[in-house]
Amino acid sequence: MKTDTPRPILLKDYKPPGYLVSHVRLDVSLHPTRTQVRARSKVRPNPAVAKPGALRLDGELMELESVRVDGREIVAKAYRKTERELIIADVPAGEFDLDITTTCNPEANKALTGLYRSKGIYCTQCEAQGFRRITYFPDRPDVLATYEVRIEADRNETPVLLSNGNPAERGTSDGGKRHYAVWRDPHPKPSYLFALVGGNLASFASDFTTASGRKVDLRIYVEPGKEDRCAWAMDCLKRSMRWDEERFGREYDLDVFNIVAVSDFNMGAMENKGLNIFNDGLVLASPETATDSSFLGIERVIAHEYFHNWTGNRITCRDWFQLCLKEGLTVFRDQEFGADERSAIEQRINEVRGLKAAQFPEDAGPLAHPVRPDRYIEINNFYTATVYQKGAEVVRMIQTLLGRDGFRKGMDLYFERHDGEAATVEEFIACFEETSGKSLKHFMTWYAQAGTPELVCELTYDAKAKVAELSIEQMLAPTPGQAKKKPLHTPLRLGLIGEDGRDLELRLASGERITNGLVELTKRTEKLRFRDVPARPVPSLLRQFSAPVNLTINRPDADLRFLMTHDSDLFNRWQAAQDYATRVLIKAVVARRAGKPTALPADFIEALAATLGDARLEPAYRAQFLMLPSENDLARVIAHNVDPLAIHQARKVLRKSIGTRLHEAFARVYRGMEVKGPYSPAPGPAGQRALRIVALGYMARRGRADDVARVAAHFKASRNLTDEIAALSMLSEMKSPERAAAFDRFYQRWKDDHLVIDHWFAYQAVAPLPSALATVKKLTRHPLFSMQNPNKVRSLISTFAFANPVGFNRPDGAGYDYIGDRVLEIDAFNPQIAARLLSSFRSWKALEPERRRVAKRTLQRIAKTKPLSPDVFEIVSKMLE
Ligand code: 0A1
Ligand code: ZN
Repeated sequence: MKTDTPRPILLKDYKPPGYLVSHVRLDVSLHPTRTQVRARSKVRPNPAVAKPGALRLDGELMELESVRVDGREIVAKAYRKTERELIIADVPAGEFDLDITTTCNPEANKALTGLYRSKGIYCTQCEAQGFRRITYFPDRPDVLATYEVRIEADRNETPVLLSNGNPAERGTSDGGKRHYAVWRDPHPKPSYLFALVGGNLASFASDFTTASGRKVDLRIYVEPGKEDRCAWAMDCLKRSMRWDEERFGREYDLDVFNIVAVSDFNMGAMENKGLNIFNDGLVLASPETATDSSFLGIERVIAHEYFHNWTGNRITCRDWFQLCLKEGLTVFRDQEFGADERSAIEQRINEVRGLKAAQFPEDAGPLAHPVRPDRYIEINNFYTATVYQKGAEVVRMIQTLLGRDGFRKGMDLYFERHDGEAATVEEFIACFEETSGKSLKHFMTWYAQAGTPELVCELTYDAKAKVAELSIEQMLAPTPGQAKKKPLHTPLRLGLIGEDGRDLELRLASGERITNGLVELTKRTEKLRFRDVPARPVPSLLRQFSAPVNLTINRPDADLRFLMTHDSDLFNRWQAAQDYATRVLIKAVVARRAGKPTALPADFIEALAATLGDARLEPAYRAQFLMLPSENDLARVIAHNVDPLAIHQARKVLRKSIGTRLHEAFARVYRGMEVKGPYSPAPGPAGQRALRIVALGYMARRGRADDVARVAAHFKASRNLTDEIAALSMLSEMKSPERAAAFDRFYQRWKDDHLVIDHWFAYQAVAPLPSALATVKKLTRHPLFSMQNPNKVRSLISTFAFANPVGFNRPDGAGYDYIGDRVLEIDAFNPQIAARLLSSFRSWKALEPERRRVAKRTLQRIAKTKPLSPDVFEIVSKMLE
């Protein structure tokens, strides 16, 4: 869809729909280039709207064949059709039947929204506004209807026909050449949850009996021949179903639950009622073809989409501004599932790493927006880390403030009160206020205010009075469109640690005891006075990362060193290691730019060694502890005049000295952590593999011939993709003959597997070598690459833009120009993917002046191009504001 200056849509302009639809009967006759859709809807004026006016239906990129109202054909004079709407001025005052026939072209659909064909499989993607490419309809989430869908197709070419709900009928037509299936979904749903699939698919089946004894048929549909890679996804699905019953009292509500894996998909997966559609990379797994992190990703996304059945589907969003109501909440639920199924601490560290890597930069740059935005041009641009991940943190803070039981009571009321409805954030919050009796009025600011708050803390100690005073100031920097900020209602979990390494009891000067270490901040500045503190304590602040904020505190290195080994809160122990490493690295960057050498503090290395060898700690935790902050993490903390090359070099030097200094310890871990027996994605062996790989990586940094040889041997000896890829990634950074040999071997082994080969593209794109850009360019011409397949674009081009800071930010601007060209190329057929790729420029304003200048030149060039999709237009305009 091309326009010049699209108009923003505002939350404050929300109006209820003029007409409601109670039931839809869809007849879809599938054909690769000319699919016909007949939609018969029961429509009535919305009683809540005084003057519903003309019936306005959304619709685009279709051919309209006929329109009937109550059985009578409407002639073209009686309606108005624009590029985006069908407007019927005169409709009956009561309920009426609307009957519309349209055709569309699935084969030509490369935007992958609406109905499209991927490797011969027909499939749909309707969120957020794809249903309007299938038929004319009030395509908004507050219009909920039941659906009956009849799909007809060629019997040989398209043997499997699926839609939402329960299967009702099947049969043949056209003398047996074609066949049909009818599906009925008894649960009213918005059009964005509609789905249809048709194709030659094989399935992996199982079943699940719900807590109340209902048997559900479970099926995962995949490309024939891939059925043996579905067992893990099925196991994840069953565990998710059980968990939602146990933790939230939520049962599944249809006779069948179907999942379909497709190869061309804009996002990870989609929660269509009873028929989830997945990017095949998030379904298919076997030890040889999926890494530990893919197994984990599959678990999380299967759970996420399943949990949407209650948070998103049974209770949906009134309008798209409320997106976090389903997304933030469902991410929170899948995170809790992860914590219960695996190690809670590892889960929390991963969440926070992810939040800081993706959401913090968004919040600190030109794309910053509140968890609930109040304006958008293209809603597809708002499936962001802020809505998803910060949205989940906001829900987590409610649980922290109310406690687990208090939180559950509010959720129970929410499910009971709003089941079958399209709700708002206010309605969600009201449930917690009512069940807890606590006001969350002030807390609502978290939904409306963009930007990451900074808590500036200072601890002073009065030895005579035995009083420790913690002062906290909330600093809230302006974000685009929000110059002035209010202080937030923020849960701060903290501890004071005594000299013996034990937590002190927290008693305020007023005599009040602080239980669970939780204090609630509400004002811009606060002072907490703790009494009976025998000696200067070491503060441990923001335990468990109790709020999505940045913490600033002036403290000596010795405090960080102390926290790294003594904090009873393992999250903060890890955080202290990150903070200490960040401090060391930033000093090194500064020294480097001034042409001076830097020394590595001995106590930092000592603390790393202590944790590395501490067998009381889980291997997975030790692995996390030893991983240095990434180059992007450092750039985010530096925040101004960022020089990505200096950061890269400083980090490389630090890794090398850690690898050299602790070589023996790493060698011991490498030997000790070998996993024997068959592969299992369970947390135990996965953690051992992770720690072993960290050790191997550090040893490799020393860079001697035997170190390179060890990595090459690890690569050759690997019996699972995790080990194979880890070694490949280490080799990718080395300029040795082993590098080319490994990439070649990997290619020969995996060239027929489109998912595994994505890693081959990605690790060439991410290598911090001067040749990276030329390699990426060359690989776009590789026969296995396709610009139209989102997974390929992500593995090669987005990896270069987001995960190769040195290559993307080349001082000559060639990285920016190249990505800019790809954004424009992709925008012509898939605006969603183009806009996402463009967001790789989100931190351009933090760069040093020369890079800033060349990045801006590329952005201006994109902004001047015509035509641009609304998606790219919106992102590039914000970027340059
Ligand atoms: N709701 C899905 C993700 C999704 C969002 C948007 C899409 O198209 C614009 C597609 C999928 C989820 O949260 O998993
Ligand atoms: Zn979701």
